[in-house]
Amino acid sequence: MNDLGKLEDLPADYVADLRALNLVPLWPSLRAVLPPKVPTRATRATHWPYASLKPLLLKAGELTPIEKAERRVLVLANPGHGLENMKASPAMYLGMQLLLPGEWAPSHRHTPNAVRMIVEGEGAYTTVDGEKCPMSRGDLILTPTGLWHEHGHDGTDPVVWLDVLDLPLVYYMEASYHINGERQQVKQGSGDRAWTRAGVAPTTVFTRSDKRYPMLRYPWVDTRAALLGMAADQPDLECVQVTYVNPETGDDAENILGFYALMLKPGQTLKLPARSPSCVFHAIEGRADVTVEGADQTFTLAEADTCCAPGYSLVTLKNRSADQPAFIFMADESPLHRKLGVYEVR
Ligand code: 1HN
Repeated sequence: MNDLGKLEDLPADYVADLRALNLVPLWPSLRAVLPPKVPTRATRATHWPYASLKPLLLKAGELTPIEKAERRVLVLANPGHGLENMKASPAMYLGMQLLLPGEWAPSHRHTPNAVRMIVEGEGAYTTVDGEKCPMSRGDLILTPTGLWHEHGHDGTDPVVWLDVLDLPLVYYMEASYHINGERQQVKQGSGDRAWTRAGVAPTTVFTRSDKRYPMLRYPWVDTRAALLGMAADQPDLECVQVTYVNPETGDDAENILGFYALMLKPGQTLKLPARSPSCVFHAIEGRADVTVEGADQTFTLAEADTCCAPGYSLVTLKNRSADQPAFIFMADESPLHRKLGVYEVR
């Protein structure tokens, strides 16, 4: 591969003349922006063990009242992107949020899309677009772009959840902003009760819902049952995985990031192909070894741990238990890559 010269190869006065007119020669930088065959990735395979993070999150609960923080979150930042940039990957933001009994995180809405994966605790809820969504471990709750959302807690113990947002992308596009609002009126009805089974959709006088986000809460009991049912139905199936979808259209639940749940059978080793998007793994139940090609160690993803892998890398998941399944929540940038036409499986 020939290099195309360096900026220093050019006469300094010529470069100065270019700069004065806001001009830059392409050829010294061409290989950097178009590397051969595999993209340059700042994203590093990174592991955030819950057992180490939790005491620091609880400490934040003592140090900073919710009224001051609005959202009490420790950001899971990828060192490859610079911690202050708050990115897990090019398009994904991750944070662990703490809400204490009696606390209230006031209503707002914003352009980035969010989801919450509930990690532990009972009694908290989030109200999204007027729908009150109870939070239980493993539930996935959407707060898509532009919808009002606020969090409350009527229980007795701390509640923690994982926030996944497409904030880095929306911020990069100079399209990220928020609006504060009033406490929402809770409306009757909930998507997770209306769309209770795949295969039948709510219909009123032959009219189907045309809401872009008909379902905001995906209860873990149902997702878990779907995975177990799938594994029982197809005992030879290698990859027991479901995608969180809009139940009316079958499209990805949100526009930019994709969300999935995966079951590793007892003792199973699952090799995932190298794909263009970065991917996040979070253990809902059980423990798994996660090996990312090119990273020099294997992470053991204990229950409630989170890790990420850069795009274009092979990932191997191994269930640490010989007699229990392990359940993994995944988030990735597939919908974005597909919409942009750059999605690849190698
Ligand atoms: C946000 O609105 C929440 O509503 C959590 O709980 C994390 C991170 C960045 C920007 C907005 C929430 C967030 C956020």
